[in-house]
Amino acid sequence: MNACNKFNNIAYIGLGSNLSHATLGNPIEQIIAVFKTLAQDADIKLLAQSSLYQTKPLGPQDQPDFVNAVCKVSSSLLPLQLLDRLQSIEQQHERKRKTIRWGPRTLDLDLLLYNNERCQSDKLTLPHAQMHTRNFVLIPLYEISPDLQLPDGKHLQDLLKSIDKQGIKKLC
Ligand code: ROI
Repeated sequence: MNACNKFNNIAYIGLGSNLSHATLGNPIEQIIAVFKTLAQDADIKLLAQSSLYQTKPLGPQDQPDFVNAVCKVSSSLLPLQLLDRLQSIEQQHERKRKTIRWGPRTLDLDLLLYNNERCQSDKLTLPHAQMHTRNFVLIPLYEISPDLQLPDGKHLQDLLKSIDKQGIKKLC
């Protein structure tokens, strides 16, 4: 394959953490570590990363605030390959799947968008099913891609008009 065309898929990834990890650190440190891991992956180019945001938990309130961010990458990986790569990073952060529903987590990585693709399967839904309503996804996305249009034709700017912007604070 022509090396110039290797990274020809654009994807957006959502990052979230509200639990410290014994060696990888607090949520802020973990999110920064993930940006570094993605930037060092031979199959991924990190094109843009948002600020980190402190956000009130969606779901049970008896858990710490989250740190959220998003990033834009280009990649040679197909959607399920990219998802696998993200899940293996989650595993390195000892993310245990199927713990408490909507409970605290060391690291959550969501594949939000992949090119303009729409798909629904057991493993992956594109665009991410809840991204349209989550301020901790839309606000950081707007920071890095204000002109973004979703595969259903909706503009990010318009989605932002209809969501609650409380409970989210830019950290760094
Ligand atoms: N709440 C916030 N604020 N940020 C998240 O990343 C997040 N992730 C989740 C649930 C538990 C639904 N709540 C969240 O998975």
